[in-house]
Amino acid sequence: MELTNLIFEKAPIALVTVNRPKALNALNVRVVEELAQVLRDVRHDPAVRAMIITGAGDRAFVAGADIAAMTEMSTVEGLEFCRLGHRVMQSMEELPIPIIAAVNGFALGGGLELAMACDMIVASDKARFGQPEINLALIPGFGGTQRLPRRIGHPRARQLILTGDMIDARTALEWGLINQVVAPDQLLPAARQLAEKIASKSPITVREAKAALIAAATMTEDAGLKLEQQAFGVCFASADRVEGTRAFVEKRDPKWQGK
Ligand code: DAK
Repeated sequence: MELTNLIFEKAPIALVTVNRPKALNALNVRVVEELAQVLRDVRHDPAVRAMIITGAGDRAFVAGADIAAMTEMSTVEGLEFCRLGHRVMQSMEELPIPIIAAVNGFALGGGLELAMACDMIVASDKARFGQPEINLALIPGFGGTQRLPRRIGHPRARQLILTGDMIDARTALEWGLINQVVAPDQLLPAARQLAEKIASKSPITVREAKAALIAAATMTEDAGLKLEQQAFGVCFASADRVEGTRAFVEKRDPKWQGK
């Protein structure tokens, strides 16, 4: 499928830009399908070590699902869209490489859900966050009712989802929703710096750490602790673990093989 709504720059630090600035980068079926395609592509390419997602223009990351497109949808089409969205958010969460959301403006509704499916969120000081679906007689449909309370706790998640109010980047940082706030011109450099730092680690270890961290958000503590033991075992059995520990003892930089 030709990408018409996303700009995809494939590189060791891949960059995906949602490119519908006139509609504040709102997510329609096509955008979500294109995202699914990009994820399939990077998943099987060991040269890609991290990914950054951002929005085109200076107003929005993603202002939600495309409301105009939704008015045309039948119930069945709406449900299909919801399922497609859930599949894509889950594949982002399960992607073996880290994804950083670089939030350059509004991250609302499906836009905040997209950002929350990433591993970390870096925001410009102009960014605004919210789940305003309630104003449309909807509730979050791409995982927001589950991911938001896990990230910021129940009282604040209820406040955002039940009032539809937006919060600014400083409040989002204070609430633990995002990792960093920077000036708009520093957004992509800051996201890239974070991505490069993670990409400099052993890819096998990054993959296992990410899997264990996802378990912390999705499983019971007991199941998560078991998964951590398996993930630790995979790391310990790797050639990179031998190299990492040897390099430390020999006082040199490690050379990762990803094995
Ligand atoms: N969809 C489509 N177009 C949008 C849009 C959106 N979400 N948000 C903005 N736009 C368009 C506007 O219609 C306008 O288009 P033109 O009139 O210029 O053609 C253009 O972007 C600029 O927007 P504004 O003129 O409104 O700009 P302002 O600065 O005045 O306001 C705003 C910016 C972000 C505060 C405002 O645009 C706004 O409130 N936008 C809607 C935000 C929102 O409610 N987002 C949540 C969408 S609901 C589902 C699964 C998931 C979901 C739903 C269903 N399935 C089960 C089917 C998720 C739902 C959502 O995300």
